[in-house]
Amino acid sequence: MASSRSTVGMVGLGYIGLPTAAVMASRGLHVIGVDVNQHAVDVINDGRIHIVEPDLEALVHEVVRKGQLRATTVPEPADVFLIAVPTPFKADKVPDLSYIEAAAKAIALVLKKGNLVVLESTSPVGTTERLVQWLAAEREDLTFPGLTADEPDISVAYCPERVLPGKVIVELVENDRVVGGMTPQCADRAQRFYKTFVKGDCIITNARTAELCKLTENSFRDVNIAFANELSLVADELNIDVWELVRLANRHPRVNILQPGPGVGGHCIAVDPWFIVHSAPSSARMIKMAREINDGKPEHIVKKIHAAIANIEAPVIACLGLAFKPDIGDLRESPAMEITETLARSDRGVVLVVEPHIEQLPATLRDLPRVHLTSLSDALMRADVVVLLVHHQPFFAVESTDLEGKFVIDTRGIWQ
Ligand code: SAJ
Repeated sequence: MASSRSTVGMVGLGYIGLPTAAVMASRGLHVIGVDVNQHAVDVINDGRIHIVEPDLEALVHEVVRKGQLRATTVPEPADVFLIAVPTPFKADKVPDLSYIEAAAKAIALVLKKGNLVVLESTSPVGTTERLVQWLAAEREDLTFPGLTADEPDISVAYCPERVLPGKVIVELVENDRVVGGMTPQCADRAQRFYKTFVKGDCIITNARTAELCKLTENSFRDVNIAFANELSLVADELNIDVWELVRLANRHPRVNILQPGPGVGGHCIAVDPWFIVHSAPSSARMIKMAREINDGKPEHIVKKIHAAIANIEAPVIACLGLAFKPDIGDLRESPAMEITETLARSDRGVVLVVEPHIEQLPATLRDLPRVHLTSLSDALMRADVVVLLVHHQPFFAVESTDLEGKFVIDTRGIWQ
């Protein structure tokens, strides 16, 4: 049974693993963070962070100072192991499980009877079963659930993270968790462990259902955003204001349309639905189409911008926002980045970027000529075309007089 004296090996110290490690450590658990990235390990041991997440640095600083969290590149013996490593996809949207396999092989060496291993990485259905096989292949001296009729030496479960970037520290504690065991006993054990630091309900199921549950949550959001984005295409074609349309339709008591935008970014919603499509290609038709609609949105915006500058000799285009969503500096899989980069590469005029959350342009933009990071006021003064890509707080303060005489493309509908 997990107690505040338990030692947890947190494998993967990225966007999920590091906040989880810090929150567990702040609740009294002893946490050994493991990551293959020596730089990340050094930064964390210095009480700092290598990722962007509000309130995380202060928490990491405190738990490292108190000795509750320490990072290393090599796994050490522990009572519980959590795995939160990336699960990207390869070419043709095939899930890449190599990071989970490598993590399994690394912790297998230090596993001992009575350990609990929980996979948190977003994963295709059946991955927890594969995790058991990878562990068992390394440790013939131990028994594993699903492979033995008796009480296994090791418990294995799947418990997906569900936290919203930007609100991770709060959501890690407050959100309900779905805990899928390889067996009911494994689920029980994992549930007791999560209860030591989660305030939300920890609901038990089997591993396969928990795996699909995580994918379902993000696919639900993707499909709903795709509906909004498809409406924006229809509205553009019919010369109707999509924002007014959505506002009016949402006055119906049972209609709740999400917001159209320049596309769907981040490391989760734009990726996870493909895991369902890969597992059940002939059934997951709407999920696949939603991905295609959302992935097609940046190109649609670029076409609109090109149409706007068609008759301007040396156009100056202001791109407001680069992040994948408002009020954070996370540029991962950002449609705003894709649009800005395409514009910059098309070599049609000067591109002024306004992104209050970064200090310098990312490498992909930095080396392109005629792309500059600048202030909001400078961009508004110089631009012929203003493209609002991310609804960061400071952009709400832009007055209609600031936009007078300019061509405005507001992809988030904040300047209505
Ligand atoms: N977006 C729209 N219109 C909307 C809402 C969002 O275009 O109405 C866009 C955003 O601009 C952004 C993208 O969708 O580009 C995703 O943003 P998000 O805030 O919806 O979600 P993420 O990717 O930050 O976090 C999601 C969350 N999942 C759900 O809300 C179902 C989070 O709870 C998950 O833990 C996270 O994915 C994850 O790690 O899987």
